[in-house]
Amino acid sequence: MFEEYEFRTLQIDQHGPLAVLTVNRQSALNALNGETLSELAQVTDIVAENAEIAALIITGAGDKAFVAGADISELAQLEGVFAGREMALAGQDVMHGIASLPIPTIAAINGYALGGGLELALACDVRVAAKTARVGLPEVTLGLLPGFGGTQRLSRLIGAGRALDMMLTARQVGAEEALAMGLVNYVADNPLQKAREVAETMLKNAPIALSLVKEAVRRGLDTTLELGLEIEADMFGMTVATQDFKEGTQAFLDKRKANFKGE
Ligand code: CO8
Repeated sequence: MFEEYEFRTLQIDQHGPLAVLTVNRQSALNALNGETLSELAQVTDIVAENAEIAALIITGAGDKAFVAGADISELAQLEGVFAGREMALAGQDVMHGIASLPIPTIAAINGYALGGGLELALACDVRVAAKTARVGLPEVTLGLLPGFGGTQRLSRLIGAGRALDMMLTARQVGAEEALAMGLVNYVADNPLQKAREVAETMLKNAPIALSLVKEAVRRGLDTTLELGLEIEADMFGMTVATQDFKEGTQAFLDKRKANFKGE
């Protein structure tokens, strides 16, 4: 289904229900320029509209970088508060599109994930890092701050104290430390292979339930505990109305594997 689209800086492959999106600008360590951001937005729309795709992995081409940030040669052209704000909003929109996908998303961090690259990984649900991966938000070394969601998503994920330490020192964090902080979920020799295994485990579960879990967590993080619990109850009600709930509970009682249809 992706054959009809032509992307210059991305590669997208579909393996049954699993799509793998590879950022491919190796000459700049896969840095996100305007073209890549716009292609990412297009792919996100295609994935969102395609019911055949049930999980998405995002990775970087080559063995050195996931994504080494926003493209600094483009950033260097920015002038003025308005242009900076517009660029941040545009990048945030792309990351929001990924974070809002109704299917599980996994970042396979195969090397450097810095600045906008870490922000891309933070927009995914789960992160798998190569043992050699290095992650960080070094924007302050350029006189900037993380503008593609990093100040917000990193703090929500690992707590403001750890996030501030990373952002204020601009230091690169290795895979094991990132794992200990909860910044990544898994460390593996082959992060893409591990990401596929994690995706396959997720895809054994009921698709509507997966999507509603994501929505409950995402919307709950934006609100109070009280409202978050209401959202949870609403979503729970929606799962109870699915055929998959009937199938899942019946399969348990019959001592057989459930055959979920996403209905
Ligand atoms: N942008 C553009 N080009 C890059 C980038 C980048 N982010 N990162 C690497 N490159 C290029 C290098 O310029 C180099 O190109 P060339 O071969 O033509 O000289 C090539 O990739 C290889 O890089 P290095 O030679 O530097 O490779 P090293 O192994 O020596 O170092 C590093 C690897 C440590 C990853 C190093 O390349 C580096 O520090 N890169 C920059 C990392 C960084 O600061 N990222 C954050 C960028 S800012 C950002 O992401 C802001 C996001 C929010 C923006 C909000 C909008 C307003």
